[in-house]
Amino acid sequence: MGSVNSRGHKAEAQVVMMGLDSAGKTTILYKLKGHQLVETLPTIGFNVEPLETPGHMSLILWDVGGQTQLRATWKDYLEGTDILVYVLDSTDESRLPEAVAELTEVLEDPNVARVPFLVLANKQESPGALPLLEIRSRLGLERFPDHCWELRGCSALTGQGLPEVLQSLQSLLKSRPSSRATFVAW
Ligand SMILES: Nc1nc2c(ncn2[C@@H]2O[C@H](COP(=O)(O)OP(=O)(O)OP(=O)(O)O)[C@@H](O)[C@H]2O)c(=O)[nH]1
Ligand SMILES: [Mg+2]
Repeated sequence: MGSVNSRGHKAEAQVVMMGLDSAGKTTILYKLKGHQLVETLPTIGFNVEPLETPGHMSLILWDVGGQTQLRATWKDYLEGTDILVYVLDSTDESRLPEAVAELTEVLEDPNVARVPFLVLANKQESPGALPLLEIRSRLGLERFPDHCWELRGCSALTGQGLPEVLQSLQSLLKSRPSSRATFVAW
């Protein structure tokens, strides 16, 4: 941290948020910023906002569009990343294997070797949401022992779980690059 990275920003920790289209990334970003719930459009490119954790750590949060044709650009956002946030739509069971495959590909990029990551199982307020335990077993995150990681449930619609997201970002930032896993029940 401290130097300017390839995106021309720095000083603050760089947090990159990815996930399939419609997972709720942009809604999470705006909710974390305290904005009124807005109707989002699919993100073409990225949104970027500064944020602060409860412990006064400054972050820059990049929200990268997740449509299929945009995913080839994801690797361009990984250099200089301090934490990866990967958002899942908990109601989209049919695309969970695709989401897991895309996450696996991201984690294979050398730019995120040993970078901590936070998986957010979003839309947990929805009656059709897969329970967090089920999502955990399908993700198989134990395959990534070189990363510190956390899995959290949240709802960008209600805001439930979002304050804890900031706490998780803070603790992951402080984490050392050694194996550690945390599972936080919904
Ligand atoms: N029920 C429910 N709907 C949500 C939640 N979060 C987001 N949505 C809805 O999901 C849809 C997609 O949300 P976006 O935030 O645009 O999704 P995105 O991940 O940014 O999508 P891309 O920009 O295409 O990658 C919108 O209709 C949101 O209102 C949630 O927690 N619960
Ligand atoms: Mg978006």
